[in-house]
Amino acid sequence: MADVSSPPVTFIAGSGDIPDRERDALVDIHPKGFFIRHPPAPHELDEAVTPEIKLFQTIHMGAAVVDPNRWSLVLDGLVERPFSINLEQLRQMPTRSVTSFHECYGSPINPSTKNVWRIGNVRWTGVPLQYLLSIAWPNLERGSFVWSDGLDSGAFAGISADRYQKDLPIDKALSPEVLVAYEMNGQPLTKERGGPVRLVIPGWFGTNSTKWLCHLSVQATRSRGPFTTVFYNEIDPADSEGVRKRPVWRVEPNSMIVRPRPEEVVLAKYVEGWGRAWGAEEIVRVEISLDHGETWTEATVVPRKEFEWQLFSFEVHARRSGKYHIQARATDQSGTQQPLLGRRNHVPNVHIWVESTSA
Ligand SMILES: Nc1nc2c(c(=O)[nH]1)N[C@H]1C(S)=C(S)[C@@H](COP(=O)(O)O)O[C@H]1N2
Ligand SMILES: [Mo]
Repeated sequence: MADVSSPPVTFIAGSGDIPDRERDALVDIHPKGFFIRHPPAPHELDEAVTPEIKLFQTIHMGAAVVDPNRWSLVLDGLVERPFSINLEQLRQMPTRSVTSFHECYGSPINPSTKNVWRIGNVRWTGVPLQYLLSIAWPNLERGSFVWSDGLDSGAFAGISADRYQKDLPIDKALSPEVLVAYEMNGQPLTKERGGPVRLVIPGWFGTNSTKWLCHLSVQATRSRGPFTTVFYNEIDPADSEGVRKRPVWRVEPNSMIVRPRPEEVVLAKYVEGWGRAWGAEEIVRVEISLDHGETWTEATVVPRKEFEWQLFSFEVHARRSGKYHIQARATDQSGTQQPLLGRRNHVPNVHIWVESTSA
């Protein structure tokens, strides 16, 4: 009987009684090793919702092959009622769908000052993490983070790990958009997407959305695994000395120009185009420049729904015929602006040719 007092879960007598049994659902790691599927160029990413085939993939150590019949998720740590659930129990729980941009930070080994364009926008469906936490009764005084484990193991950049483990602060974990997801764009998650179940953290970099999820744990400190210590910490741009580091969590404002296409020949005095902008916060302004940032013209930006990327459209005046660099610069609700150069989210630019008929 599924009522409020008896949620569809199996309570565990004491945390750590059956160490790591959830890991038995792992059948194999195949293929092994690092894998990236690049998305197409921005001008080809022209659907509002990115189809599976055009969505990038990032896998560090190899893809976990998971037996859905043996799959279970354990929630333990600083909680009063640790529990485990199987797939059937998860599917009985209240679901929610969230459309969100999905962006990879890029290689954590190289300084990522170039735009990598590992970006898309998809609809995820699953059970809010908030709901699962509410069943477990977390200790909110001591429990400051939620750690998440994937079933994959192996090595990345010469460092071996017995699991992919990430962490997120409890505030974000309790935000209603964070999902323990089993569908993307209305279809069950494929193996490479992290199926049968993965974490999805809208507004945050993809690295935090643990695939092949098997374990969540409320903890007092940050995770000590390589994916939260060695990898995925970056220099905080707010530190004037350029030394303080911060975790790769929130996505900074970013944008891409979809039209005109690179090297397109535009036969008009007014260059029309459109693109997408996104970030952890809603984008409230996008500006366009044709003169290397000397002057900016406001684009029209569609307000954000959920965590989706936002459409912007523009019309800018080209005073002469010739080659132009179109630049787009997004600003979010707190006033954070895309930098012109030197950061992973610096403004994109597209070269075009204007042949102005009436100039
Ligand atoms: N278990 C596990 N989860 C993972 C990864 C991984 O290698 N293993 N890669 C992360 C990174 S860096 C990104 S960008 C996203 C990519 O998700 P996608 O491949 O579905 O696009 O998954 C994240 N979750
Ligand atoms: Mo990533």
